[in-house]
Amino acid sequence: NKRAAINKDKPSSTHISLSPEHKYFTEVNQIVSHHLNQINDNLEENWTCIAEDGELKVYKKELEEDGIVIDPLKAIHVVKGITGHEVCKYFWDIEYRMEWEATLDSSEVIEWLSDDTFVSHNVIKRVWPASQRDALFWSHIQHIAGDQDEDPDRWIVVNYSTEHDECPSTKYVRVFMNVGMVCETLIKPPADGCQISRDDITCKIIYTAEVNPGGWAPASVLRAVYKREYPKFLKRFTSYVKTKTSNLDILL
Ligand code: 6CM
Repeated sequence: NKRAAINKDKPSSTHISLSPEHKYFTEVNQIVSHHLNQINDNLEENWTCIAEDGELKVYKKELEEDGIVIDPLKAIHVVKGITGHEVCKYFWDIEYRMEWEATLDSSEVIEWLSDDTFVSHNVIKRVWPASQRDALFWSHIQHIAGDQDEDPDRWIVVNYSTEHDECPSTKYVRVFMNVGMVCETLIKPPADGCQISRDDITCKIIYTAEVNPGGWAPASVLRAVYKREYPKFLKRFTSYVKTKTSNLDILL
């Protein structure tokens, strides 16, 4: 049963988050910092734009390791009517993952580490002629409150490859990935006495993916898949969030 698998040992409290004693605490914080430090990268300098559609821009850097393509990918998108909290909620919460994911055959929780972090196993759709891949990663969601004069308020989700005794790599080629979704919400101050509406909010999304396909895959096919699939994912996922939230109260 899908729901039972999703809620497997899910912590009942909604307040506890990963404690400093937890074995993943240092790693999670390091990887979150890694993504936050990249926010202001100069994309004009070292990156090549591979797709542009309205406010969406997708960039890559060509990189190979032992003949395997590991091109880092970065996308910037600006979407009206949704908040960073909402974008991150739907990206992180595995309950919704298969509603918007077009690249996965399945996704299931392996372990809840705290109420903001869990490990999941994901089977990626097979791309001919390569072998089928899977990915095992922890997903962490965090709110980073802005300070008045410098950083804006941010929400972040990180999906980072890990290992787990209950899920050894046997059946598929395992992909290694470090994916970050950082969001900032811009609010246009409403007229005096008026409530904020969805017309007043805009979300800036900075998405980065460092993926190692974990074994040989034809470079030209992989690059063609990335060029097609990442823009498709960003458009499909953000319109999913818009549809899901259009009749709901704004989640700031
Ligand atoms: O970030 C995305 N989805 C997340 C939630 O599911 C998660 C991603 C997991 C899977 C990422 C797979 C990347 C592609 C792997 C390539 C496989 C190689 C096949 C060989 C081809 C010749 O972080 C959205 C991911 C959108 C991917 C386009």
